[in-house]
Amino acid sequence: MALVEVKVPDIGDFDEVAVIELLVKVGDTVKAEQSLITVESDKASMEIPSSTAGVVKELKVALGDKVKEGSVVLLVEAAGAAAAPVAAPAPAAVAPVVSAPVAAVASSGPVEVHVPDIGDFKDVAVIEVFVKPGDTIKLEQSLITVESDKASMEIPSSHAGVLKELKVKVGDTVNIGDLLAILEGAASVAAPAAAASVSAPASVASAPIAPIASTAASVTAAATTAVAAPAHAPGASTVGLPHASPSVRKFARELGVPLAEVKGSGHKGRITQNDVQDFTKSVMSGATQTKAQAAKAPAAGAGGDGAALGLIPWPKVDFAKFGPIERKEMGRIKKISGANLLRNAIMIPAVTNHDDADITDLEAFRVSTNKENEKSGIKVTMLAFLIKACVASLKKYPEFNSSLDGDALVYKNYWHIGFAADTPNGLMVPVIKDCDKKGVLQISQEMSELAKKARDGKLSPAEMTGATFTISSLGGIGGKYFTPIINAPEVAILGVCKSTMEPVWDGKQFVPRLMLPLSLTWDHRVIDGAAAARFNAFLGQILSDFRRVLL
Ligand code: CAO
Repeated sequence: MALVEVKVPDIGDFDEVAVIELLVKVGDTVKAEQSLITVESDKASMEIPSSTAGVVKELKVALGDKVKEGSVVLLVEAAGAAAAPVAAPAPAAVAPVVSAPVAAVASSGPVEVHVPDIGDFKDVAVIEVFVKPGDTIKLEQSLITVESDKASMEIPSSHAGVLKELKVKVGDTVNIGDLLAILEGAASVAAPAAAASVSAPASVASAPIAPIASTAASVTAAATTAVAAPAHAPGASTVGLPHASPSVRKFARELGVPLAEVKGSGHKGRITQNDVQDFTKSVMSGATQTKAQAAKAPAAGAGGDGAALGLIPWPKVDFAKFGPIERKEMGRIKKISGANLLRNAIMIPAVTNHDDADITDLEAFRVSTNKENEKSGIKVTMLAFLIKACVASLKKYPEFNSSLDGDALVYKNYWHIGFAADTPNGLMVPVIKDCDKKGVLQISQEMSELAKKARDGKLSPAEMTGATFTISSLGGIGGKYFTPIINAPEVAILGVCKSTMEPVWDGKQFVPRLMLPLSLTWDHRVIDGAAAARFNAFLGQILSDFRRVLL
């Protein structure tokens, strides 16, 4: 297969823009038009798209490198037999310069500031507004940031003066020529517009702004593409504003993350996708509060109000309007477990596999064991056997006994099993330590002691921590299947419901078998569906013939 050089397309007449983010790595399969790197000038950051689809063989740029049109970004082994030409000429994808009228007259009356030439992009969204009425605006000071699919750019003021009226807000879409603001006491600077040099401060009046990288696979150098960019005004209002690429801004918006509160770990404090993720984790774990949360803290219950996730407000209903009501504060345990469940439900991409295990023989064994042990006072329930069977399955599939730590998996060489206990105060999860070293009778005994302590509200913190896997059994109550929520930082949980006699086809006839419904919820970041199906199948084999636990 042919190796294809992917080069920086025409990004206007910018010389040397810095690479501030690498969005792919060697071995990645990239699609045509997929963003490869982010580059940044004074006023614009833009993502450079791939001109071809294929597998990344070599990266030719590193963070901090300066690139310009024609610089080789990476080598791609092109998909398909014939490698596509690297930069098939495309129609003018970068804004050709349009000679703008010259603002020849200085004025002290109201002056309108319009969106300058932003290339042939239409309807770009306003994502940030930096100024407010009453602010004294300098010439070239950034007023707003707009964002297209692949680029974000700051729109500078063509005049200095006092901001009387702002005509746009976050979320609006704008086009070239749209009215942005009205300034008073403004002094415009007469200047030739168009292809003025980057450093010419006088060129800002109606001059085109920073170039926009095309979303097309390749952009042309053939068209009239000299694009002037205003110099970054010293002391302009970008100071202290979050720096992030368009994709990171979009990601943050989707999660409702206030970028201004995120600390950037990238080049020159730039906010990366990881920073946004870490911020979200920190907020969800309660380690960090957003300003919005802090403001609302007294009112937020265990369930939160979704503000941190950018969700619409929780419905406020006056129930008393519809009938008599009674309001009771939730207990401490319910509040704590509620907050944990909410975090786990939101943060874990969880999937549940349902299966049935034939426990006919095991149930017969359990009943006879209980008869034999009647005098000992230890009653063995199916849950104790399940704990032993799960330990065997966890040993065979160790990722189910792991935890995520950043980008690493921590495999635990101990098998502490938590079990959900229904108590008058709410759900508690006592933990039976070292289940691999204990027999079913000992596990049964510890389980009943821990369950009693849980119901009496006497569990110590040590008895509720350290689990590597949890079982939630509703078998004593009923039901068929359910989707338990993973108890973070564990990566899987087994839900068990009531066993029932069912007709099972043995190859010749239907025979009555006692079937136990299993529901295994797993974290898709760590485990995939095939592994989960294997785990359940293996667990089912052990439960149907418990001798396998010895193998
Ligand atoms: N199928 C059929 N019967 C079952 C069964 C199953 N899967 N599991 C238990 N049983 C039977 C037991 O054998 C017992 O029968 P007998 O009364 O005839 O002896 C009866 O149901 C009651 O069992 P149990 O609930 O007392 O004992 P357990 O070991 O199965 O469970 C405990 C212990 C503490 C886990 C359980 O009492 C409990 O609290 N379960 C609720 C867990 C829960 O709330 N999970 C949901 C979490 S998500 O909100």
